Amino acid sequence: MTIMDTGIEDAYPTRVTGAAEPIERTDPTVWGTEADGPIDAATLASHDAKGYHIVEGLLSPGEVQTYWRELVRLSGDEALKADERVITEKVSGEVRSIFEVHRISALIGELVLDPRILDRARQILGSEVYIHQSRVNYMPGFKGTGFYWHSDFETWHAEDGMPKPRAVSCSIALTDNYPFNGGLMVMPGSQRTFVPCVGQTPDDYYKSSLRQQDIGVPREEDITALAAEHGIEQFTGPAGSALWFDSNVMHGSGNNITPYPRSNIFLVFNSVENALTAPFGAAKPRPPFIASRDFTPITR
Ligand code: 6CS
Ligand code: FE
Repeated sequence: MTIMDTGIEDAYPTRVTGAAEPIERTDPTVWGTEADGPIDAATLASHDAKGYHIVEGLLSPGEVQTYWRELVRLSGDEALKADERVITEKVSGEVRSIFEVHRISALIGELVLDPRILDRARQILGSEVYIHQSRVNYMPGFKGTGFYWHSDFETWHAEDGMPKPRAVSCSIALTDNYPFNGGLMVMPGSQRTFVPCVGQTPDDYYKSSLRQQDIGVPREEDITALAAEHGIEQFTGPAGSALWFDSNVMHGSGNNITPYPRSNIFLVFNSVENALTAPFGAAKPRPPFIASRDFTPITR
C-alpha cells in the first residue's frame, strides 16, 4: 500500500516500476439493491458477477435515428473539429471521439437525465451520481482503430484521482454492433481483479493516449491469465441496445475494416461518494473535459 502525499491510502497502486502482481478488488461491483431502481434482482446479480449487463432496446428505433443524426451533425461540424475535445484518428484524421459530448450536445445532455439511464446508474452505484466523462466513439468504417485491452478505472485512478472503482459506463449503440466491426470485447468477472500497469505516466499523456494507449495497459501475461480465468465475450447487438459495464472490467476492441461504422455514446457515471482527489499515478490531473471535477449530483 502506498500512502500518497495527500495522505489518502492507495488501495490500487499502478503505473509502477518493476513487476506488480494483480490485486483482488476490495470494493463491491454493485452498491445498491433491487429496491433502489429498475434493475431486477437477477440482472443485478448477473452484473455483480460478470461486471456488465446488456439492455436490449434501451432506445427506440426513432430515438436511434435522432441520436445518429446528431452524431453525424457533430462529426461534420468544422468549427468543432478545432476543439481539443475532438480526438481524430491517428492515421486517417477522421473523428475518433468527441469528449464532454453531453455538454456540447443538448440532445445528448437529455440522455443523462433520462430515468431509463439515470436510475440504473444510481442503483448500481448505490448513491447519487454525476457524469465523470462522456464521449462518442465513432469507430468509422474502413479506418476505425480499436482500443487495446485496458481497465478504465486503472486510468481514472492513476490520471484522474478516482479513489475506488465505484463508477459505471453506459455504452449506447447507435449503429449495429457486429462481431466484425470493432465490437467491444469484455472479460466477464475480470472487474474483481485490479491489474497494476508498469510504466510512469508521461506529462500531458492524454494528448496521445486517447488516440493510442501505450502506458496504462496491462502486461500480456496478466491479460493471458485473465482471459484463461474468465474467457472473452463480445458486446454485439442492434442499434439502441446498451452495455452497462463496471469501471474495472477488462475490455478492448479491434479495428474496423468493414464498411459498417460502430458508433456508440458513452456516459460514465461516478458516485458522488467517490469524488476525484489528486491523481494516484500522474503528476497532475487531466483536464475537466476528460474527467469532470464538478461533483454536483445529477437531478432531474
Ligand atoms: O482514458 C480514458 O478516460 C478513456 N480511455 C479509454 C481507452 N477508455 C475509457 C476512456 O474513454
Ligand atoms: Fe475503455
